[in-house]
Amino acid sequence: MLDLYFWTTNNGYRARTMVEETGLAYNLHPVSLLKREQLSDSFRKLHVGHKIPVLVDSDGPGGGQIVVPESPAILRYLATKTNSQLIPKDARALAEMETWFSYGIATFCPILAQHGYFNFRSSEDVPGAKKYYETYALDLYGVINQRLEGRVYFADDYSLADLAHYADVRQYAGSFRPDDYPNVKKWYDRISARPAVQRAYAPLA
Ligand SMILES: N[C@@H](CCC(=O)N[C@@H](CS)C(=O)NCC(=O)O)C(=O)O
Repeated sequence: MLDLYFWTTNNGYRARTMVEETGLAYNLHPVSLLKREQLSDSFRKLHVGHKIPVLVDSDGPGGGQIVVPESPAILRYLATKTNSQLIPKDARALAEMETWFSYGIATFCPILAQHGYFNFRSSEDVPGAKKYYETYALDLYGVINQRLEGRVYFADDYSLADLAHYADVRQYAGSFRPDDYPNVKKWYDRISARPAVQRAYAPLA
């Protein structure tokens, strides 16, 4: 059985979408960041880094329990566990997937997070940082719009590279409207229509 420790943020949804894509049964455990539950002793035992998401698989490699924090690790763990096509087998397709998976996780997501912090969460108004991260994020949107020109997905088929970007595009759809980027918009609508994605974004009970 899988247990996903989750909150309603980009990284939380990225992991939940992957769990839904596998079709495996799982228990969802909300960890309220509003109530600072990620700092509790019980949660820190799962992840010393006190960040959601965390996946616990009671049927890990070799049959024992495994604890997997960090959304990219969760995506890869589950894709490997289920021999998923979300990681292409062909070496060329794999390299393309890895390129855009990295771009999503290591470039797109952190810059949007900073944009979000300085524009929506910081108690201090820092105009220079707001401007810097907005300009940076706009450039990244231009890049992904270009990548998606004439393409259905970031790599040859639907893959971890799409999951790497989708949760952030969705989270910041209020600031950087997918409608302003025609290729992103078509891709966004396509991913949003997937049943697994719709299940992943179902409100918490
Ligand atoms: N690299 C991590 C980032 C996880 C992350 O930043 N989680 C945030 C919510 S989106 C969190 O739990 N923050 C609480 C804290 O740092 O105490 C991932 O991709 O899972």
